[in-house]
Amino acid sequence: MQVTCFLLKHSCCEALPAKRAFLCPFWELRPVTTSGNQTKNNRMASRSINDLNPLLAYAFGRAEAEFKALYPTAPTPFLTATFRSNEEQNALFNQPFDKKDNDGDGKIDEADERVTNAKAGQSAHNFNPSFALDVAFKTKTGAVDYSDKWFDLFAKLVLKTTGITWGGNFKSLKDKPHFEVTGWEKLVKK
Ligand SMILES: [Ca+2]
Ligand SMILES: [Ca+2]
Ligand SMILES: [Zn+2]
Repeated sequence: MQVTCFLLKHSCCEALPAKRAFLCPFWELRPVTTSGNQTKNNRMASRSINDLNPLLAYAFGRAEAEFKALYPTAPTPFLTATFRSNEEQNALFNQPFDKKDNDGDGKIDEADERVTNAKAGQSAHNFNPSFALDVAFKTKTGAVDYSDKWFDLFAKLVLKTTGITWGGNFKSLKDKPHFEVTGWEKLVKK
């Protein structure tokens, strides 16, 4: 596969030394597909870093190490989603419209309970390797922590890697747990 790397603006992967390959989202020649390599239950989103675009995998690993070093008593970041199948994406899209109060604010305000604007095939998660990851934090006792402050601190570290966009900076429907490869839409255009 010969492609032009949108970060380094040259043909890859042959042009890249192996140790710098993580800078290029195309260094791995695995073709991008919309069907997953999940074997068990296709409705479950993958949490594996192996289903992640290499640039994102690098950015996450680097931020995770720095976060643990900087905030040793804080909850630790972990991946909650990488690749998500089309079935899972539609389930997530439709999730709020169940006549129940999903966000626990005491109201069945379903427009407000949306967690994604993307239907199947429209999310950066719907490709394998995935162009997006979702993160959350785990406390020492194993509880999951979604506090804004951890996302804000973690995002600063992830964004040290060039070429990543944070969902916390989205204009509509901010998504603090979400990070994606900037310009991924252009990479999957047929
Ligand atoms: Ca609902
Ligand atoms: Ca509600
Ligand atoms: Zn996401």
